[in-house]
Amino acid sequence: MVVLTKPALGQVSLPRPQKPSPYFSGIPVIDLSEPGSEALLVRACEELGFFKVTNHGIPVELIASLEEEAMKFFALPQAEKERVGPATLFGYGSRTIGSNGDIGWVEYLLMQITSKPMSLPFLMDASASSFRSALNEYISAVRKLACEVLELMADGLKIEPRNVFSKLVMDEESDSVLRLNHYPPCPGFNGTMTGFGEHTDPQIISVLRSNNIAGLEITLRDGSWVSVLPDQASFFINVGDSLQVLTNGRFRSVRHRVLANGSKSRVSMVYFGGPPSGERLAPLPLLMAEGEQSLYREFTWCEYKRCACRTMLADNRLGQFEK
Ligand code: AKG
Repeated sequence: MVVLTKPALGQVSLPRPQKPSPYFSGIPVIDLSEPGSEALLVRACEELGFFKVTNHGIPVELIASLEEEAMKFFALPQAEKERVGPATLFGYGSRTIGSNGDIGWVEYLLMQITSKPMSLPFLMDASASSFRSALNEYISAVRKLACEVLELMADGLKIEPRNVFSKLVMDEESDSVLRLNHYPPCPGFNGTMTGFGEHTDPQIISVLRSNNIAGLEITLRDGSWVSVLPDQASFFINVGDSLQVLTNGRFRSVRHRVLANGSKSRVSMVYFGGPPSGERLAPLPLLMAEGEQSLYREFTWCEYKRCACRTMLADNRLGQFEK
């Protein structure tokens, strides 16, 4: 096991380079202002577990303001960023992802979202007030968007109440996270250096926005990798492992990864909407056809997280809960 502590971006060995994948033109685009989007959304979750939403209603200024604050933070001297604290739980991380030896060409800020305003100690500082308010505004807008999408999913699945998924993310105890990722330019490795290794997201839903720099790749049903054309005006939505379980595998938790760019910085801001810690996760009976068997044994979100933190990024974490 490789354990790396607080390395600066240039100080540890690089992850293994790999070939960038071809662009995929089949990413479903869901216009939230159009009637009928719920059926398209369900199809996208079944086929890919990934889609793009447009006309999402989140003002560009609000997005730009958090991106600008994030860039200011990542431009700070390394020692100052590290004062925020290691991201073994929440805080700043560089090159190490999790605590089991995963590394990537990335630095990030990982923040827990509670019902209260952001509270990482460095954000309490008077000098961080614009960062704090950009974060709080962004989080409430993006959480609302996640709920809207989850409610459309319930509509599309024809199940009631329509907040059957969204109530988990809206719960006061919801275990949700915001992650700001910065993939610095990686000279000599244009689009071939692993920024963030392949994985599925554990939570219910992820709402991802990046600047206009490419790098995100997803797998299709046949296991092949494809690149996603960036679109800074839209949000990308990932189905997470928890939603795959709630739908008994009907929705697909999408495997994805990021390759770093040779000459340009990529910044992504990802909201991961999770259930409360004690929430029991199992396929919703409402969604099970007569005689259909559950693919998973029931487990709590807390149990899942305990198991997940002992695994590597690329592991099939849900495998431990399959029947
Ligand atoms: C993650 O933070 O879990 C990601 O997969 C990042 C994706 C991205 O940067 O586009």
